Amino acid sequence: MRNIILACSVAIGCSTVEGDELLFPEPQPEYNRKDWRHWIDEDKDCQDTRQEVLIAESTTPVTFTDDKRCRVESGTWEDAYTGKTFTSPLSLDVDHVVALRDAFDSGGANWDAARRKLYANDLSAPGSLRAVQMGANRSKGSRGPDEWLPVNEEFRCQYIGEFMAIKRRWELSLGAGEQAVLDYMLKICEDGGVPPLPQR
Ligand SMILES: [Ca+2]
Repeated sequence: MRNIILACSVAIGCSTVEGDELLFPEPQPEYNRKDWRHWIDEDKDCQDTRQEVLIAESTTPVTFTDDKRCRVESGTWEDAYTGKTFTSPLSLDVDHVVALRDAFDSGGANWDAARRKLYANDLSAPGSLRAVQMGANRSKGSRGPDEWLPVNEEFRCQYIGEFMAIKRRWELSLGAGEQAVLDYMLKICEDGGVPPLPQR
């Protein structure tokens, strides 16, 4: 389909600037968090994806709110983003390391509902989902490492590597500017340094 530029005015309506075929642009899909269904209980053991991550990442055996063992009540979580230790899941978010909106913007806009659900509940690779301090997750929002890095310096290089691995695994793109910043950061990591916090 040719790209046709529409020229519109109140007086004469719309006409094509080039050619005689009047086409309207394809509507672009908009991001809606509800399109990325989570948390699901894929294996139907009553523990949804959030609970599965909490159980997997606790460094001590978790306790549950009741005998059904569906919801975690306590455990020990070393939050990689802040370096702090937490014992209550009420302090924690389970973060999509490559945010749902980022995934949408970098290829996921073309995914169907099943693939979005799979992505939003991805337990197949460590590092896709991570239990972190709620405040750290919310300060991050949908930003990538070119705009946000964890305050915990010891985790920064691993974080960048894991972020890029998720992008590769799901065939999500990096913007040209983003790629350049991440390459620069990874060079610092290879040289044994710590990438500084992005100034944005
Ligand atoms: Ca489950």
